[in-house]
Amino acid sequence: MSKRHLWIVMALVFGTAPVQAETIQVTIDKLVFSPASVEAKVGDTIEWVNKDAFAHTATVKGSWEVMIPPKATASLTLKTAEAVDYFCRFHPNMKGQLTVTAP
Ligand SMILES: [Cu+2]
Repeated sequence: MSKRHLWIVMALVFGTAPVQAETIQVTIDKLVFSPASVEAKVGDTIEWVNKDAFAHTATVKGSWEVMIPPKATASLTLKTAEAVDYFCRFHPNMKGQLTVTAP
């Protein structure tokens, strides 16, 4: 088998391997993200479940922001391997950490 054909076979094998994307829930209750610290992989989705009667955000300065309406959920699919600290724009004491690694 030529080297070129070997690469094609490998691409087929790895290309069809199932990707185990997960949804990770972070609950917001009484102005606290729980768990505060989450480890995830690229492709996973973070789902924030807001149990409070007012809106929150998950905000990364200079990057993304997710608005989480009262008594509702909001989600974000992670696309970048990075470790970030996030906070709520309305309640800056609310803090969380997200460590995203390559799949
Ligand atoms: Cu908030």
